Amino acid sequence: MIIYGSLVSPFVRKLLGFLGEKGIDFELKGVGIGDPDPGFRAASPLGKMPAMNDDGFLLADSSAIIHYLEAKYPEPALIPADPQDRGRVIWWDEFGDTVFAACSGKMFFNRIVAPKFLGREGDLTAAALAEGEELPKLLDYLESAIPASGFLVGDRLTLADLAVASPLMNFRHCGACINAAVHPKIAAWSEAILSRPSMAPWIAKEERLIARVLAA
Ligand SMILES: N[C@@H](CCC(=O)N[C@@H](CS)C(=O)NCC(=O)O)C(=O)O
Repeated sequence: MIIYGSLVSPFVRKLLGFLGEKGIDFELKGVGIGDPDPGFRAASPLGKMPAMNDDGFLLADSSAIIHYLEAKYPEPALIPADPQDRGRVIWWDEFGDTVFAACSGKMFFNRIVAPKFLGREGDLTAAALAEGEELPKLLDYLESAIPASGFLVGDRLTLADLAVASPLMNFRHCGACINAAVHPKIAAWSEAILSRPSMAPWIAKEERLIARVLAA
């Protein structure tokens, strides 16, 4: 199986964690924004990452790929069968992929991707507004919703944890780290999720990449 994507994408990071938790073998083919790689373009009609080629079966979108893989490799279940738990996992996946990733994207794209990867100025006003106005409300909501179990849904890891923890790395790259004095539950939960063996090696690689890019 080939996965196309970049380590710094929240959607790719979520998928890499999912693949690791499932124990599925794959090859990561690095692509950037607007990448002309023909295999990537064939798998991703909109040119967005991640995309997948599973023995000729082409699919784009992190959630579409994850639902395909959950059906193909049911164990360990990362999308619960219980109706309420399943509904809540899909809610968190949506939260992670939409408002949370969009907020992280406004900061990460404008402060790092545009100037350092694409060689053009980012919209620093949009980044500051996202950090100052959007992010605090999203973090306050998340803080209020993390259960005592230490997982977003039920008492074990699900797609929900991977989807919501992933964009936190993009905030972190922009210097917006979780303040444990203000959001203690997010600090403890995200540390536990991002340091899992399915995530930690990719994150270490990504941090080295970002450090090189910022130093250049
Ligand atoms: N809903 C999609 C979002 C994918 C997405 O927007 N990826 C970004 C990178 S973080 C991308 O490829 N952007 C390139 C573009 O919009 O041209 C998913 O979950 O995979």
